[in-house]
Amino acid sequence: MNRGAVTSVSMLLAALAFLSLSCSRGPRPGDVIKVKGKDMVYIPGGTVTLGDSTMGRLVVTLKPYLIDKYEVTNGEYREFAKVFGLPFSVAPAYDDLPVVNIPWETADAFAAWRGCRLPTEAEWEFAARGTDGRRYPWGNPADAEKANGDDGVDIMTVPDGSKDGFSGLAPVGMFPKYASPFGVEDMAGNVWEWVQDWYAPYPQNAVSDYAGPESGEQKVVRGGSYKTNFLNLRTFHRAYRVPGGAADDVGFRCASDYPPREPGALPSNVR
Ligand SMILES: [Ca+2]
Repeated sequence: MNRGAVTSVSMLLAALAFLSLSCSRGPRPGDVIKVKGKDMVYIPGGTVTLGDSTMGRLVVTLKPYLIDKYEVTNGEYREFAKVFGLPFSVAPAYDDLPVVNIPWETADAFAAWRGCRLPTEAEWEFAARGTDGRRYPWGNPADAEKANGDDGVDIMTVPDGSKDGFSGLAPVGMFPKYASPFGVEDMAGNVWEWVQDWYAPYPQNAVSDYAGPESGEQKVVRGGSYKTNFLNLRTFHRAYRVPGGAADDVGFRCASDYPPREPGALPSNVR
């Protein structure tokens, strides 16, 4: 083999090695992966610190996972309701708004129908704040223009009713510049979001691999809503609701293990 041929073979081998490496590399943090046509964001695993000085700090080890880039919308829920014959009276004109008035059990069933699950509370918080302990998805200062919360603005004096441009629900994804460090949107405001966990106060000091209680009376909701002030929109803020209840400012988003599994049999808890 002459020198030119050797060089060509070497280059080919190097290119193949590069290609192989490129193909075997997993997703990067923040990559969007389509799962059944829905945008889900890849969140890396790791040991992360959650909470704050007032609520307690937790050290939790997470496996890599996916979480919806957006809150579940009326349009998505309409498909689900149709399949299972559930009543759903929201007009199609509002299909871009997040779905609300959904009890926890139904949100859980929707997630299973999509081949997903609700995020754990820890997964939700890590997706909202990343690794630097920030107070809001975009950073530390509160800013009424960066999320759909209640700004305390008088609707009579500000024509659009709010500094953020929305006096009620906003279509999902209206604040892309103020997404979380991973690019997950509406993690502050618009609607509270159901998560998997039962509520219980955190322990006082940092706890490794804390898992919430196995049962309880109330499920955690996260992120605040268009009705709540900015303290409720903090990434670590916890609130809770009875799981059978439904409210016009509580919705949800789905999460999945990574890699995602294919949707299985219909969930038994859909009635
Ligand atoms: Ca939200």
